[in-house]
Amino acid sequence: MSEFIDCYIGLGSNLGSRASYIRRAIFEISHRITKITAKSFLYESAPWGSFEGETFPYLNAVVLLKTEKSAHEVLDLLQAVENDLGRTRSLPNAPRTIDLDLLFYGNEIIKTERLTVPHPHLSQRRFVLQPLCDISPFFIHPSLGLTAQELLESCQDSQQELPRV
Ligand code: PH2
Ligand code: MG
Ligand code: MG
Repeated sequence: MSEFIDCYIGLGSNLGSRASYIRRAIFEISHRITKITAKSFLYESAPWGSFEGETFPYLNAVVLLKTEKSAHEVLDLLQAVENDLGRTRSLPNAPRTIDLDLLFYGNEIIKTERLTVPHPHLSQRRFVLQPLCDISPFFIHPSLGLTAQELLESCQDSQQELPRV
């Protein structure tokens, strides 16, 4: 019997036409993986993490989809969309046209060479928690045992409430 898994994907862009990259990524995800069940608002934030070079503000969003594909199949498809939208991989935190992160794959905890789910550091990042709360405030983080709303309320991110775009 097939089983549909709730899969949360974080989208980020801080290079070029950011909103257009996010829109195109959502379109490609819905065609290549499965249709999107829920989509957050878009938020703008300062770059999180250090980078030795010029950085630009990000636009971020989170989408939910229900898929029968495995987590690694989803990862492969996300990386293909990143590549097709001009993502290059240089240094950590380097500006990027599009970043697609698998945040949660149902309640599974996955640690392989290619993939860590839930996405690490998510509980410290307002740019993930705020859009996540738009669509699933009561989703429970499978290893921390707190809801998205609780994580947002206790988030120590120096960035306060992010503006919607
Ligand atoms: N992604 C990063 C590094 N820093 N900062 C913000 N505000 N938004 C991001 O999506 C982001 C970041 C690496 O993936
Ligand atoms: Mg990322
Ligand atoms: Mg990434």
